[in-house]
Formats: sequence, structure tokens, C-alpha cells
Amino acid sequence: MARGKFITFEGGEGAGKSTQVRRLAEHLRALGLDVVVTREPGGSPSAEAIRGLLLSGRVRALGTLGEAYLFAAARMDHIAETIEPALERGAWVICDRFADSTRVYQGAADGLDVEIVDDLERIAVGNCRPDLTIVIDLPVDVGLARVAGRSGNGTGDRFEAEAVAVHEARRQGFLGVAAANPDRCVVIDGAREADAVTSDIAALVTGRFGLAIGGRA
Ligand code: T5A
Repeated sequence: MARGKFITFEGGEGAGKSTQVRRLAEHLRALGLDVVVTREPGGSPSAEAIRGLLLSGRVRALGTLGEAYLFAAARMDHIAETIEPALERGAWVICDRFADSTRVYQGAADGLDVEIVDDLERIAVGNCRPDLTIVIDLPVDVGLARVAGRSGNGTGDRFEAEAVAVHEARRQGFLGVAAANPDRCVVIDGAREADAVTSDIAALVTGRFGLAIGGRA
């Protein structure tokens, strides 16, 4: 059985990642592929427990480095328990956020030294690198308005509730990751209607992997 493909989605708050992850999974399943949808932080029982700690803000006192260790620990377990077994059996894995989020949130936007980010990524990710990363880009105010509309009060979790300048630094961070990794990353304009974004992503994935009806290249 050929190894499956690993596709990650990245971007700021409210970019529409979860929406597009779901829709891409439907598209690929309709082509006959075995698809596993997962997310970070989380995606395995232990990693989901760490997610609860991180998003609640209860471990904020650990500082950016401490949080980065927790994201990396969650990622190692997620890869071992969920991602690698799925890829090995030939499934396609679609992941809502992955290592680029640490590079951007804890690194570019929160000041963690790039050498530490590189080391953590090497230790936690190893060779389990995405085949394709879709960066959904949109203006910060559009993303935050979507998140506020969803939560009803605009407060959000530990990472959503930060200053607009921080969100802008994250946006630029993701664009920087995409520019530095042009073979792996594709930037999609996420400020449009969800259906337009979906059809661009379906065309991208179909073309990139040479998919035909039946899911075979
Ligand atoms: N984090 C994560 C780190 O700091 N370091 C790391 O290493 C990792 C892995 C995760 C947080 O952890 C941080 C980053 C995050 O802050 P999360 O709850 O998983 O927290 O947060 P997000 O990944 O940001 O998820 P969101 O749900 O906030 O955003 P999405 O998934 O981008 O957006 P989505 O699809 O849920 O859509 C948001 C709303 O907009 C609507 C949807 O219906 C929904 O209501 N929507 C649209 N509306 C109009 N037009 C469109 N095109 C739309 N697309 C979606």
C-alpha cells in the first residue's frame, strides 16, 4: 500500500481553516479516498488533554518557551498515535494547523528564538513533513469579526483574545513561511465566500496530486 498524503491548513483566527478542512475531506472521500481529519493542538487523547491546558490559558505562566514545549509534546503524540499510522495504511491526513503554527505563534509573533523553533520542530516532527500546506490568508479584522460572531461576545480563547498587532504579526508570519517554502505552501485568499475558497482548494489538491475520479493518480 502506497503511503498516504499529508495536507495541513494554516492561517490566523477565523480564516476558515476548519470549514475548508471539512469540505476538502468530503471532496476527497467522494473521489474514493480514505481520509483522516485531525487538528492541532490535539488529535490524540493525550494531545487533546494538552490542548485543554493551552487554550484555557492556565499554563500561560510557563511563558512562550514552556507553551512551545507543550505544543511540541502534543505534536509528538499526535504524530505517533494518529498521523503516522494513517499515512502508513495509505490514508490521506488533513490536519487543521501543524508545526507552522508554532513557528508563527510562538516564534515570529511571540519572539521565541528561531533556532529553538527549528530544534523543537526537528525533534517533534522528524520526517513527518506535510506534502502540501494550504495557508488561508485574510485581513485580521475579517477573521476576528468571524470569530466574534461565532462566540457571541468577542472574548475567545487565550490566543484569540490578543491585540490586533499580534494578529497582524501572525498573518505576516504565515506569509513569510509560505514565501520561504514555495514548493510546500500555497496561499489562498480566504476573504471570499466559502464556496469560492472551497473550489480553489479542490482544484489545487486535484491538480497537485494528479487525482482523477476514483482517487487514483
Ligand atoms: N496554536 C496552535 C499555537 O499558538 N501554536 C501551535 O503550535 C498550534 C498548533 C488553536 C489555537 O492554538 C494556537 C493557534 C490558535 O489560536 P483553535 O480553536 O483550533 O485554537 O483555533 P483556530 O485554529 O484559529 O480555529 P478557528 O475556528 O478560530 O478558525 P478557523 O478554523 O480558521 O475558522 P472556521 O472555519 O472555524 O470559521 C470561523 C467562522 O467563520 C465562518 C465559519 O462558519 C465560522 O463561524 N466562516 C466564514 N464566514 C464567511 N466567509 C467565509 N469564507 C468563511 N469561512 C468560515
